[in-house]
Amino acid sequence: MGFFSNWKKNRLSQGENTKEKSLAAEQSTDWQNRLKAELAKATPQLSVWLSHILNGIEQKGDELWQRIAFLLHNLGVDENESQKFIDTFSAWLNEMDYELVDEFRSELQYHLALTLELEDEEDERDRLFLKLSEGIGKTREQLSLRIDRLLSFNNRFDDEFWDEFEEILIMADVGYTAAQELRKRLSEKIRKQKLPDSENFKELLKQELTTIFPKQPEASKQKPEIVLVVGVNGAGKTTTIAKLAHREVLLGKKVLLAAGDTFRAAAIEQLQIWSKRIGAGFYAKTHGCDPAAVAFEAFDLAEKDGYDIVFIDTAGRMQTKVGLMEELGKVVRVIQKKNSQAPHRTLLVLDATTGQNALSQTELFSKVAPVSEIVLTKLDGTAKGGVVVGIALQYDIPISFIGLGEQMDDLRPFSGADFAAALLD
Ligand SMILES: Nc1nc2c(ncn2[C@@H]2O[C@H](COP(=O)(O)OP(=O)(O)OP(=O)(O)O)[C@@H](O)[C@H]2O)c(=O)[nH]1
Ligand SMILES: [Mg+2]
Repeated sequence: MGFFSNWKKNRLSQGENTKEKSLAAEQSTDWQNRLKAELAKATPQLSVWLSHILNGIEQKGDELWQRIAFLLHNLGVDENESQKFIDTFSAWLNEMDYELVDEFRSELQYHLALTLELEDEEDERDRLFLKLSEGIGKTREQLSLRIDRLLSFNNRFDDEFWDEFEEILIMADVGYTAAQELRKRLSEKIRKQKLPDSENFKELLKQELTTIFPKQPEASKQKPEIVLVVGVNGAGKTTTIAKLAHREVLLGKKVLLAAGDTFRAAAIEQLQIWSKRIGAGFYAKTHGCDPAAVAFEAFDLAEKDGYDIVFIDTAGRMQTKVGLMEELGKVVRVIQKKNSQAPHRTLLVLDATTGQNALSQTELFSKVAPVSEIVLTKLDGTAKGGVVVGIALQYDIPISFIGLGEQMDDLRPFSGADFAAALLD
């Protein structure tokens, strides 16, 4: 349990004094005294405390580092750990070319939440939900507002209603098969109600959506854990690797990135730049070499050097190009030669803006690689986010992460219940 949860629990059980006590009582300068008083009064939440800490600071520099050191101190972090956090974060800001607090405020909170294990805090979950809700705004418009409109002029739940409902789902890219399935499930539920209530209809749909998402995979205990990342051109594979690897680094893992996209010369360099930015190891061979060899050798290196997790990038390929799909099949077989359980995870990265094509990608990639998870990128700003539902209903593959933008903290763990709520509330 994180600091803030403990804080709240203690305060509830021991009364208000605890909060004053938890703040270090020692000699302080004026700004420290002022901040200390502010924090003691503020709601104990990372976002709230951070807003006090960052108040009046516009860019990175000594003043910012002093403030962060002060925050960490008051969160009970010891001095070495605190310095380590600041050094790592400051190096990262340099790598990313961030100067202004406004550019990296959200990323700072993300780094703090992961490093201090505050990710499960209510506050962090609220922030996540807000991001999700903003990200899928267009899909919500496509789906939720149209359902409202439908209910306002037809609440008879007759065939006409269900036809219209199905069409709304299809327009939001839920897909024909999934739309029919949802129609069937919901109309059965409504039929069982004595007095069908249009007020409750969206709640019923929300409940139904919540149940259709396959369970998240359990965290792997393999070391090294081999994660193969596949998908069509431009889906977001390399950026997803960078974001996931960044998460793992912040969680304290030793991470290796393997440049299995040997097709484009620039792809190797792109991954190398990311590895440097996030502080991960990097393995590559030459442009044009066999990607299966890169995967095999990176696996070797990871065993030898004690890496916890290896992300293998691959070249983008259209699911319909047979030769390229066979090449991917070979990568999988070669990895399996080293260890029959590997790859321990195979992530299929799908671009949400491609809508229904994502279904065909899922179908065909699953034939050559043991796809165990789906990462759905670019859900921000698309009206086609309903494809999440189609994938869940047609394939029994969990969606583990969704991409809501280009920043590192824009890749979020997926929760079906949150998704349904953000879509319909
Ligand atoms: N808006 C938005 N953009 C994203 C997201 N994920 C990735 N991108 C952008 O999509 C573009 C392509 O991303 P890459 O990671 O290079 O895609 P790739 O699948 O590795 O592409 P290839 O290697 O060419 O097959 C980049 O400009 C990313 O910044 C997301 O969740 N939202
Ligand atoms: Mg790439």
